[in-house]
Amino acid sequence: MLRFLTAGESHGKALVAIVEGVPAGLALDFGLVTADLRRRQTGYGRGRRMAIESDRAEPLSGVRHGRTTGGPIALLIPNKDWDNWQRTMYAEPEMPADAPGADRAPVTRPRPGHADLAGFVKYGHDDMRDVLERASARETAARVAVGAIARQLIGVIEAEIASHVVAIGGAAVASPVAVSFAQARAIPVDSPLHCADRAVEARMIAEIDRAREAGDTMGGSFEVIVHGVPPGLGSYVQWDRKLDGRLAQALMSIPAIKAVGIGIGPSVASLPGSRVHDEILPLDAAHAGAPVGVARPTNNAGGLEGGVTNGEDLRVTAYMKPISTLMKPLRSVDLSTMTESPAAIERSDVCAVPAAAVVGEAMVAIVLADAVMEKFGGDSVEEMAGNWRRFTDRTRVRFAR
Ligand code: EPS
Repeated sequence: MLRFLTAGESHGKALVAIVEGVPAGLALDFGLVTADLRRRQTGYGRGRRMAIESDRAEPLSGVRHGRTTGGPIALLIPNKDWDNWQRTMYAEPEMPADAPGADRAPVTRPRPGHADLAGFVKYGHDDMRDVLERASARETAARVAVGAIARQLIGVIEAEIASHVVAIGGAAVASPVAVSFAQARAIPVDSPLHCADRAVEARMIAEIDRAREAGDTMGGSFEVIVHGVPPGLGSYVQWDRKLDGRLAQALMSIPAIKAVGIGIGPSVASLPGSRVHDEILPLDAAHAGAPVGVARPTNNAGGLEGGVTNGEDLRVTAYMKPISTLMKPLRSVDLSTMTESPAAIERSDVCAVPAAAVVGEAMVAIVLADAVMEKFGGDSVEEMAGNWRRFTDRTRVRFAR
């Protein structure tokens, strides 16, 4: 089992993650962790905070001379902005008289759509800052660092992950499933919105500009594609072992994600079975090398049938609501006076869909790494890889004509 926890507040000293279940002997490249953290910080529509931070994860345990020991891996991601927030976020009861940062008034005007109100009620706080600091999507930096490790683990069995932004507001790629893994992977890291179609991307930028000018925000959707997924991950035998359910939970846990689709997603509800299900044909030259010895001319199922991977590319789409901090705030109530008052404004992003796509890749990597360990097991990477190779070879032999 691979599991992780995170800790940390948006403007606290640091974010922390503990990952357990990574087998021993995995050579970790921390340059790849930094690269994923960097990708999460980019994208057209991000706010000024991203100019302050240059995220890096420092390994504190579980790794020696670049190789995992099998012990829990602790990661530390310092918040540079802490220097501007010490007076607001100091952990101990007394802070040094010269602690830097502004003295900030309590937050009492909840933002519609944010955790502010629900968290304030639930935990009995006086200052909504106690809610919003932890509910903040800043926490996803820690997930991306964990995901970068999970992705190196599944890299051992030759699975690779890419993503692409499908829609921002009304600007959308016409047929997301027509975007191949290779096309998604080929999108330059410095492209403004990580969209596979440059013309659609220009319309997406216009949507973000319009929202910014109106003091508004914009959501959208992104698809994560995994290539080289072995068949047989997950199971249909029990509800909580179905991989589609596990992926949906992981993606829905990303702040602002309101829906998840697998393969062609919600359109399965409006099409006849003959146009939804992917036919199974004898292997032909075009599908030579398929992990299961049959040809699937389409992949509407997104690589999952019965909650089990079928050897096709895994394709999962997540739908993100617009960010709930509006520069032209919605109506709200000041809970210190119970009178109508515009919602609070925190420095924020206009659109963070490209960043969420990087977080989505991380969450998919984590779920898959867990499923890979479940199927192939092992306390060392060598043991896991050997189990994978045996299964793969046996599957090929079973399907050989
Ligand atoms: C951040 C995500 C957003 C940003 C935050 C950094 O968090 P939230 O979900 O609270 O809106 O707003 O930056 C700030 C809070 C700030 O001071 O600018 C992230 O992804 O790192």
